[in-house]
Amino acid sequence: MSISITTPLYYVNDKPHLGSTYSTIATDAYARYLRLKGKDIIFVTGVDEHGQKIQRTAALKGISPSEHCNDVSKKYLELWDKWKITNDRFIRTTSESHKKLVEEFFLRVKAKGDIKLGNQQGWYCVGCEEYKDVDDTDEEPNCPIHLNKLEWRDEENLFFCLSNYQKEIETLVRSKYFIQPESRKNEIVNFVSKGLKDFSISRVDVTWGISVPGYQGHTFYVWFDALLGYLSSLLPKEEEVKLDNLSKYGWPANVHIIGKDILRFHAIYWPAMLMSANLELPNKVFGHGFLTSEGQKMGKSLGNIIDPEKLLEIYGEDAIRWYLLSDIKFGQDGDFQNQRFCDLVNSNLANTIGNLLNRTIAMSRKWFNCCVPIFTYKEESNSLMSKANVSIEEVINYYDQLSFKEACQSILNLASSANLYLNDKEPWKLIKEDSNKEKVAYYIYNVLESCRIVSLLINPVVPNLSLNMLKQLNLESQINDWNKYLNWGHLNQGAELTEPKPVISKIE
Ligand code: ME8
Repeated sequence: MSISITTPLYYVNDKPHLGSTYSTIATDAYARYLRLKGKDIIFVTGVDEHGQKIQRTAALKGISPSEHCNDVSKKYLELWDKWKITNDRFIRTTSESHKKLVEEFFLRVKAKGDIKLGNQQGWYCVGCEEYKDVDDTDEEPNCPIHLNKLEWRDEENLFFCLSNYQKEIETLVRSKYFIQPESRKNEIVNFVSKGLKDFSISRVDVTWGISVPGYQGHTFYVWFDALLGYLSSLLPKEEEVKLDNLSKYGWPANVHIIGKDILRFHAIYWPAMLMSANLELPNKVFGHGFLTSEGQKMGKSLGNIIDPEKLLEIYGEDAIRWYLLSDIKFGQDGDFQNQRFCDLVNSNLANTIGNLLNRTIAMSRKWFNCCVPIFTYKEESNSLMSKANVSIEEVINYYDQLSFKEACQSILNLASSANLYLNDKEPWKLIKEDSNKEKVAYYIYNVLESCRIVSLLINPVVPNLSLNMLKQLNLESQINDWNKYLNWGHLNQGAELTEPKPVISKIE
């Protein structure tokens, strides 16, 4: 049975930025890991194309919303392709099949008695597409996220009766694993314990949206529509919408990976909508932190938005993937610093890992006839083998918890141990005595074998580097049977080693 994992469905108000790239890279690393483990997964990403924000952006450009959506959605597809993102689905919320599912879902929730007509008054942020709780005394409140002026709204809307699910949602958000990381749970638990209010799910002044069946002039609120993209992405296009059949297609999601800004929608509104429709809930919601650039919030007006496409062109995807996943604890906020980025890529990937592999291959080729050494010598305890075994266990455990930084650290520790081992054994001195050749063969084998394990473990985070390393060892095919080869001793003695080339470029 397949399981799905998802990124947010990004607004197409603009092309992808470093923030959306960050969530997508992280989800991609997790997807790659699950596939290596042999899981049958469906990796979903896509775009959220309706709503007032998109309607206004298109109007400002003087083009139709659908033209605008086509342009920006294409950019997303192109960029994810360049980053070698391995998504299985790309959902556009303007697709016909999605529209049918939204209508079907609404009718189900309505039949359950969870929809009512009412009046919505409040301060609205178009950037967030959300009503904001503001201080009553503030006559011209601003959005705390976008810093723009909020707009006053007073209109007839349809409401989803979220308050009917107070008890169930309270139990859910308090449960052990639903909200990850644990540190984000409190904020949601506090919000829920204040009492859930029904939320409006339709708009009367937004034409760029899916029409609500039976309510002329109403279009669905963009969030009600967008969250359902997680379901419509899974249904085969040619099939009629069958909400009861979803488990056949990968629902419930194993995890929704999102930023902390949209945790409330995913941890409260979304599960309540699913409960109302009598559908299964996602297993967990992971709210990661926000990136800043050199200590400042990224924003157009600040002129410090990092263009991921440019980064990719200059540095290649592995360097940026490594930096974002190994240096920022997944779940906490992080800062993009150019100097630190260059330093880490050079020291971790080029030196500690790449250089270790290449200099050991060079020694092996020189002293052992261009091959992996053959030996019968053994020492009682093999410290590198023990370190590799610990690392394998740790890294799997960390990947399972989406603790990418800790996984990378453990891999790096193994590579550093192998460097220390070489420096400690000094094979270049030992080899001068013929009688030491067996010993040297054993040491070199241990280091090469550690490199092989590093190359398998690191694959979800830096797939190119991993494959380059395996190619250098003539073991590329091992990636197709990761579980089998992920233990000590699968480097064949006597196997040929080709001349080493750099496995990752250094950043000048
Ligand atoms: O909210 N740092 O779309 P969106 C890290 N359409 N991640 C960031 C970030 C930053 N500075 N800025 C954005 C929406 N993100 C809705 C989602 S889902 C059914 C609908 C990432 O384009 C982060 O994942 O505004 C955040 O949650 C998401 O982009 C918001 O994307």
